[in-house]
Amino acid sequence: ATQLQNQQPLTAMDASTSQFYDDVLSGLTSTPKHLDAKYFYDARGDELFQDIMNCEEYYPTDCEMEIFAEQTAGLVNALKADGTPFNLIELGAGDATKSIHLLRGLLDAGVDFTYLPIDISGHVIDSLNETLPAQLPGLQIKGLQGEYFKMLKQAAAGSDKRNVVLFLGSNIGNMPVHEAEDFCKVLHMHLSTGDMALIGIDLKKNPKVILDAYNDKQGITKQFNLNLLDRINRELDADFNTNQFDHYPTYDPETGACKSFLVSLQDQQVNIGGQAISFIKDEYVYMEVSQKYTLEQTRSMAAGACFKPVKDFYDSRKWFLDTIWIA
Ligand code: AVI
Repeated sequence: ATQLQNQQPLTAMDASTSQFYDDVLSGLTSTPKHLDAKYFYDARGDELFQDIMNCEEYYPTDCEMEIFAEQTAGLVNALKADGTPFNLIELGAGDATKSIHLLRGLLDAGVDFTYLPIDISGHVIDSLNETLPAQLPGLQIKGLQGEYFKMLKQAAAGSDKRNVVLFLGSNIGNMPVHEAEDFCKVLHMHLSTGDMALIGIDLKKNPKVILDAYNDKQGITKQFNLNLLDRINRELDADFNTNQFDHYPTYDPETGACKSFLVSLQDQQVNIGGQAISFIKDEYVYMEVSQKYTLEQTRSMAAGACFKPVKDFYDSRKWFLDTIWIA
């Protein structure tokens, strides 16, 4: 917040807006420029992401939904393990549309578990606490709002049951590979022997299929990226003209990195809360990575974090993997 101390809008900013401002300014004064994809998800960004998930080209959600809807019994069997009660902790639960199949399956099989969805958004947690018990009678649920690992620690510390952690939706793909590896190591450190993780990972496939998923014909993914500029306008008193930026999605089949950029269409200056930022024509802003893996790469990631893979679930096209690891 130091950068802000002499700026006009500071007084009006709460801590999270001030953090947003700092991150935006530090990203846009770096070379090359970048923004943090975690800021995509304001109310409008959530709506646009829903639209992405519903658009024809975006396959990951359909693939993982197919796994959860059609292989529920297999998932239940693998996770119930020796039948001892467990905490089912979901990192970034969202609206739980996929996990609801698993929750129903576990309840139908009479498995003893408590569902602990963790999300950074209090709104998400309130709505899960309210809607899920009505949809799934008998469900024991305790939603936790906050940072993943902080809440995971809290969830695990409050109980002597084993833990099963869900990290679905290829959210791990939004970390660069080395960060994903570190994430798995930190996850392992928070778990005890016999605890499990079920991780949703998008696999390498025909590069065109992947690029199309991040370059939909309706331009929703483009709007999703541009919305971050609009959000900066709305929340940080900025004056981006989104017509002066284009969306540039890329996929490199060698590295498996699917990256998106915004490209400045002209020399321009943008004012963000009193701070002027210059863009030259054709300059890019790195927005997001959606990393794709091979099965072998997921195996080394598991091994590097001291997890042992126990069971893999694929959709019928083998485009997506939900893999269960044991600590
Ligand atoms: C949330 N996350 C897994 C999505 C993905 O596929 O990387 C976000 C997204 N970005 C563009 N389209 C979807």
